[in-house]
Amino acid sequence: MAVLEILEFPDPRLRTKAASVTEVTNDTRRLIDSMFETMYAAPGIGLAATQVNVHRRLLVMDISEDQSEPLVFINPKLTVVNAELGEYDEGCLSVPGFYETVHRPLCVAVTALDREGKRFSKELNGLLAICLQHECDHLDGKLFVDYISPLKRQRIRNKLGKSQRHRG
Ligand code: QAP
Ligand code: CO
Repeated sequence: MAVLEILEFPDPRLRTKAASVTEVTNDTRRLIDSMFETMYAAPGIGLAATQVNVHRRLLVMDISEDQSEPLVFINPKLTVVNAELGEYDEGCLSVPGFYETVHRPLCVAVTALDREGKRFSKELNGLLAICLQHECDHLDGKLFVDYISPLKRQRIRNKLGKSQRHRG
């Protein structure tokens, strides 16, 4: 396992649309383990493969306090169960230090493959539903800052660009 480098906004590679995972192999599972290690080290509650520069449709999440509820979604397909929107101050490991309010449906259903390549379906509510939508957006090259005002987005781009130049 390894802690992987996380791409940061406005890196254009974050805009890549990920391709489906065709087969769940030991390599896929090694990537998943490294993604958990990377997410837990941050720490974060969700990480999509796009963020570690792997353009395949898989993501990991864990919203528990003690890293006890790891969730893996490979080739996730989302449907909105209830269109009622909730708001949440979202952050992102690829947009470090910035949080903005985003509105999303609070109840979604997902069908995906697990780490053994077995299909499963579940309904998610609240923060889990919000986080899954945020991570699925990454797989389509979309970021939470796309939902905020262009002015706010530009400010974040300027500030992050500056700190990226300082770090080299
Ligand atoms: C996505 O985000 C998410 O700015 C996961 O300095 C977040 O794990 C979905 C993080 C909120 C729904 C609601 C962010 C860590 C972690 C930062 C994360 C930071 C350090 C973000
Ligand atoms: Co994110």
